[in-house]
Amino acid sequence: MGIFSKIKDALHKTSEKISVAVAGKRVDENFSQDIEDALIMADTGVKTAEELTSKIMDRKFSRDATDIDIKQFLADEIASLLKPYESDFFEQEPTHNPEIVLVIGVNGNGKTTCVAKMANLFKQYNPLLVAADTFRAAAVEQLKFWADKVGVDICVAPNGADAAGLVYSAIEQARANKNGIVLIDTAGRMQNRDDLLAELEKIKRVIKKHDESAPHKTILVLDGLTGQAAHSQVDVFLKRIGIDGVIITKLDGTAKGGALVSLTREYDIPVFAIGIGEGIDDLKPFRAEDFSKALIGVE
Ligand SMILES: Nc1nc2c(ncn2[C@@H]2O[C@H](COP(=O)(O)OP(=O)(O)O)[C@@H](O)[C@H]2O)c(=O)[nH]1
Ligand SMILES: [Mg+2]
Repeated sequence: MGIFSKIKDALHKTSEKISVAVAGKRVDENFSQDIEDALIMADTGVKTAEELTSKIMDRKFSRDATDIDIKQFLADEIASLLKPYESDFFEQEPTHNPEIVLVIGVNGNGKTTCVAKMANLFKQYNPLLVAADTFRAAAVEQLKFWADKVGVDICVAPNGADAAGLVYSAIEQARANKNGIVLIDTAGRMQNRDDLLAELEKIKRVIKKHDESAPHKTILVLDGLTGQAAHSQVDVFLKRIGIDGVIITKLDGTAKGGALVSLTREYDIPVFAIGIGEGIDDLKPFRAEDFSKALIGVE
């Protein structure tokens, strides 16, 4: 299945609601309420839903405008909102030696899988993976499995070891072994949020001991199924750790999708990539037009 069909399938709940709101209606007051509700249900956030609805009303569709005309218009409007948040993540060559990439986010969002997918994507730069989720043996095993499969280097520590200490020695190792990029997988236990954030701050500090300009990319991994709750995750990690971009995973699931629209706009953060499956090749560029069409349900 192509990327577009996967996302389209995942977002079908949303596009169906939009279709119902638009179907056979005249563009009047009732219509405006229905479409706004459908957009809010899609998690676009109230502000964006209101803006998009006004745009439709201002467009003054004639009586013979079809559902498809309206949906196409809406998809175009959303695409232009999202366009600025596309990124050249997939074309980027490391500009530092090594390039240090820190991957953060809540447990289960897909961090480890993203690190594996990135290792595969940037394989030509001889990546070193760092299993800095040192508390869970399973997490280390999971990353080892991927490092093996992709055929890249990995740095691990004994269970329960200090994550920041591991990161420090991993960067030394990367320098010695000429790894062009260091991909750091981290823990994401939110139940003790302060400990987690303190640990991430410490990791950042030790990275800076090696290279003041690093981490060169801090990537927040978000689960596409999360909806509006993703905002509080962005909020916390942005304030305490800093983020250069997000990766939204599980857009092959049954995501509502609108949260991506509100998140990028509210925090002015690029979408480095999207995850559309559990396989190693399932990390793809974020394309505003494809995403918007899938969200609204137009070809
Ligand atoms: N369907 C789907 N599953 C994903 C995707 N990304 C990750 N997963 C799955 O989500 C689960 C949690 O992923 P993991 O990388 O371990 O999350 P972490 O706790 O943040 O490291 C695993 O079962 C992954 O296979 C994705 O894009 N699509
Ligand atoms: Mg993990």
